[in-house]
Formats: sequence, C-alpha cells, structure tokens
Amino acid sequence: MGGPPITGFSIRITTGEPQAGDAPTLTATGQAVAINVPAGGLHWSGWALTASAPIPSADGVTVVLAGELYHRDALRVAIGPSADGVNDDAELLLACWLRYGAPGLRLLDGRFAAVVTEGDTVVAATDHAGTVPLYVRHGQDGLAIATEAKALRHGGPSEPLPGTESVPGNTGVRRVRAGTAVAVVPSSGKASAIRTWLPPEHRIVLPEEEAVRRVYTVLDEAVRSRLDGGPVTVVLSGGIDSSSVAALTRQSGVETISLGTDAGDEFEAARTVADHIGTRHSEFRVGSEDLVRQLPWAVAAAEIIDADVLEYLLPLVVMYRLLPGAGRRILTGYGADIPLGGMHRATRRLDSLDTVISDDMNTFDGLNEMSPVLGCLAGHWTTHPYWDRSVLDVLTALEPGLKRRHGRDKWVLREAMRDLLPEATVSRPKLGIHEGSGTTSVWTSMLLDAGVAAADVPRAKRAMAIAIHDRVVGQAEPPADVSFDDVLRDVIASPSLAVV
Ligand code: IOT
Ligand code: MG
Ligand code: MG
Repeated sequence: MGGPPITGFSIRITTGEPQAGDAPTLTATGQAVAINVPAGGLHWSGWALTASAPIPSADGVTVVLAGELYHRDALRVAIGPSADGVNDDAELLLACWLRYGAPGLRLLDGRFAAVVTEGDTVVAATDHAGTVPLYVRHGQDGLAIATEAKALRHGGPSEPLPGTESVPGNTGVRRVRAGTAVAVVPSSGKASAIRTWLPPEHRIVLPEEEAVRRVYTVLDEAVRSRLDGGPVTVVLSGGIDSSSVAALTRQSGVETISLGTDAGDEFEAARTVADHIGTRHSEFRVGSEDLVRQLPWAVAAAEIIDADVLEYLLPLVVMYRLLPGAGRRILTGYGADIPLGGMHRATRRLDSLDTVISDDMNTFDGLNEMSPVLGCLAGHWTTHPYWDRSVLDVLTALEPGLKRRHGRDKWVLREAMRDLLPEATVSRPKLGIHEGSGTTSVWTSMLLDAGVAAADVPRAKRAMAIAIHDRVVGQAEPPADVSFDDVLRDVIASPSLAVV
C-alpha cells in the first residue's frame, strides 16, 4: 500500500471493560483489525483499517494515528534523542507527546486524525486543516471516536463537546474542528479544547522575486515530503495547480492520469504537461451520466450535503474507482484555488479577492474536500501538497496583489513554476474540475430532463444530496445500493422540493 499504516479507525474508549462490538461499517476499504487494549484507567476497543494495528504506548500514554506526518526530520530534531531513528508516525506522535504534552500537537504538519489517552483523559485531534475528518460521540458509556460519521450512527445524543460541530442529518455525532484537539475525561464528563492551527488573517508584502522564491521553495518541500520512495500517481488536469505538483515530483516512473467524459475533457492540456516532464500518462474517459450516477459514492466518502463541493469531488471519486492497481499513493493539486482565490473569476478588485480568500479560509471546515476516504473507498491514499501546513501559511498570507498581478490569476504560483512547465501551461486559464468534466452541466441537464424547473435546480441538487446522505451516512447503506435515478424520482415527487 502506498499509504500510511492506518487509514481509518472506529474506537470506543470506556472506563470499564467494554463489550466486544462488530466491525464498523466504513466506506474506506481495507482490512479491519480489532483493537482491544487497556490503557491506564481506560479501555480501548474497536477497529483500525490496517495490516498491523500499531497502537504504541509508553509511560501511560497510548496513541492511534490514521494518516501520516510530513517534515519528520525537523520534528525529530525538535523532540530530541527519544525520537532518534523513529520512523513510524504514531511512535513519533507518542515521542512528541511525551516531550510536549497536548500542545505538542501544534508542532505537527501532517494529514492525520489521532487519539491519545493519558491517565483518565482522552484527546481526539485533527491535523491543522482537518484533512482527515474525525467524529466523536460522547455518551454515558464513554467516548466513541471514528474517522467516518457513519460508524457512530448508533447511540443517543452526544453532549455538545467544546471544539466540535454538529454534522448534517445526524443526532448525536459531533465532528472535531480542523486544527483542534478535544480533551474529554470519560469518568467525569469534563471536556475542553485547544486550537492547534488557525488560518492567517494578516498579509505579507514582498517583492515579486522573493514571493515567487518562497512559493517555489515551500511547495517543492511539500511535494518532496509526500513521496515515500515508492511509485506515485498524480491526478493531472493540465492546469497550473496539478501540473506544478507533477513537475515537482522529480522522480522517475511517475504516473499521471486524467479523467474526461463525453461532455468534456482537458486531455490535450494534461498531455502537454506529461510530455514535457516525461511521465507515464493515461487518459480515462467515462460516460458523463454514468459519472453523475456515482454521486452516492461521493456522498458516502465525503459525508457532506453541499452540492457544489460534491461536484468537485465526484469526478475524483469516479477516477479513483476505475484506476487499475491497488494501493496507490496519489498526489493532487486540490485546494490551491482556496488560498490563491482561483475560483473567483468575477471578483475584479483586490479588496474583494482578499475578502473571498479570507471567507474561504474560514469556511472550509466540514466540507471534507481533502478526506482520504475519497481515495480509500478504492484502496488508494491521497495527499494534497497545497494544503501542507507550511504551503497554506505562505499562500494564504501573501498579499492579494501577488495572487492577481499583470492580468493573471494565481500569478505568484504561475511565475514560480515558469522554468519547470511549458509556457502554454503557465498561462492556461483556470478551468474547474466540475466544468472540465461536465459534471455540473450534465447533472443539471439530467434534472431539467426529469422535469425540474431551471430555478429549482440548485435546490433539487441539495435535496438529492440530503436524501443520499440520509441513506449512505445516516443508515450506512452501501452506496452501490442507492440508485441515483430512484433518489431523483423521490426528490421530484416530494412536495418538500419547494421548501428545501
Ligand atoms: P480544480 O482546481 O480544477 O481541480 C482540483 C484538482 O483535481 C486538480 O488540481 C487536479 O489534481 C485534479 N483534477 C482536476 N481535473 C482533473 C481531470 N480532468 N483529470 C484528472 N485530475 C483532475 C475545485 C476546482 O476548481 O478544482 N476545487 C477548488 C476549491 C473548491 C472550493 N472550496 C472551498 N472554497 N472550500 C480547489 O482549490 O481545488
Ligand atoms: Mg485547482
Ligand atoms: Mg482545473
């Protein structure tokens, strides 16, 4: 597997000996290995998606980590001798905790969800941007924690824990906020939270060359940090974001893949990049309506009801599902447009550009765009260099005049990549994945053909997402059992379409 040792988990932490439970329903695939360990006054029981279930423990501290850490060398130096030679990320987190305690979570740059217990306290923590969603249910019988909400669907309402948010459609499940560690003492119910990261709100003023150099350096390091020496795949549209990632992999045998449909593709742009940097490149073409009909898979993986975001994620899910070969490590260009304001073509003035960037950086949490489940449903591990903590800090904080400059969007990134990419790629206008693949327009046509009024299309899309979410998350039905066409029929028949 090109991914980390653990890609997901569902764990219950209780004060008494727990009852053995069934293996959880998860959309991520993989072998579920049982966990059953006493940890001080607490007891861990549940399941991890892993081959080996490494749950390290030392000095009364026990740790599980789904995902991976980056910039490990710097972290090892900070931690000191106890981290020498430690390669496993859960062990590294344990060593970090033993030196720094919970505030040590602020040192980590990674893509992870973690649980740590020490004494009578349980801590559930996300990475800086919550890229591995983490859910909790806090009841009389202890704390249940899982990387998918559907695993926690049974049980009474949860106390509204600090540092958590409610999730769509569900009674008792709470989601741990991005960049947050929630601490709970199951025996007393006492709970508190700390922030481990916040998006910067200040803006840095730099000369052009210095800004370009910083962006190049930090992105180069983020891509390098995501390679593990094994084979790597880049999902390549031929736009500046994914082309930059592909170019910075600088390793032989890199595979690039592009998705297109009968409604549209970006094959030529992607091919130009693949030829230029010399990757092994494949194109996948699927029927556009077949693509849209896989919506239940995207909802099951992302566990969201936001139809716009589902339109971005659906083509990726479809591509991951049809990839040959198991257990790939996949790098994406996803997320670059958020700190760089790439989605906002209509905003002409720099003040409105910076306003939407600030808004987007304060509203991403809970959209689960980066969730590993999108790839793990097909057994692949995804990682997103633009949402590396250091990259995000730099990109977000650059003053907006460096992002729109000389009539170009994402100017600073385009300029940083000038020497590694063809001019056609550097100057290629932005095209969203939902546009290039025809996902948005084809879903819309399917609704119009079914009799939905044009003005009702956004509401009908949302109603479909909610109906599918109720089934694949609320009831944990397998997405294969949920028919897009049946849901569409029900939504149209429902009088609530008018009031969604
Ligand atoms: P876009 O930036 O077009 O695509 C995101 C990534 O998906 C690309 O960098 C690339 O790795 C992959 N990709 C896109 N199209 C293809 C394709 N045809 N074949 C293979 N891979 C492809 C939407 C968007 O414009 O996607 N995503 C925005 C942010 C959404 C807004 N979210 C928010 N405000 N919270 C993004 O920044 O990625
Ligand atoms: Mg992009
Ligand atoms: Mg694009």
